Amino acid sequence: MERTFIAIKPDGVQRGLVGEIIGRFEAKGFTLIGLKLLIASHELAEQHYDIHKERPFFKDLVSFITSGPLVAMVWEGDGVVASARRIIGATNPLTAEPGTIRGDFAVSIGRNIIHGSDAIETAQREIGLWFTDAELANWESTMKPWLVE
Ligand code: D4T
Repeated sequence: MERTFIAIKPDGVQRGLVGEIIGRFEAKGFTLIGLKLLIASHELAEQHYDIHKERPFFKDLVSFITSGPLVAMVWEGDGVVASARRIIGATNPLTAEPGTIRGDFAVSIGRNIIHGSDAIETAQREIGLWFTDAELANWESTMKPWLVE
């Protein structure tokens, strides 16, 4: 079953949006497999954003992402990687559609509240980076027959 890595960034936690954001993924019908609140180390943040290490915003991005607690999550469901990206909205919140998380709650690319893996392979890498196997719960929701034909 497909899984994705989602992180509510320190701005989302500070702004009290954790419940709202988790609620959107729950209400959609995806299954929560892993969840923890932590302050990421510089090393973990640099590994997570390794692809951006040559970009001018990399230093600020790493210091922002390590500046306070974030909520790391793994969500499961058919097509969850691409669907979660649509629920999250465009990277720049000013162009993110209303109804998306960034479209509804953010105004700045450097404070865009939430991260979601951009591809299935990226999700596998990121889940391995943020979670151990023991931290992931393999379970099936009793609602499944009401969600999936
Ligand atoms: P993340 O990875 O946080 O889900 O964001 P996206 O997948 O939507 O966008 P991204 O990888 O291109 O950017 C990663 C992260 O860097 C911040 N950022 C990005 C920034 O501060 N300035 C910039 O110019 C860009 C392009 C926002 C998200």
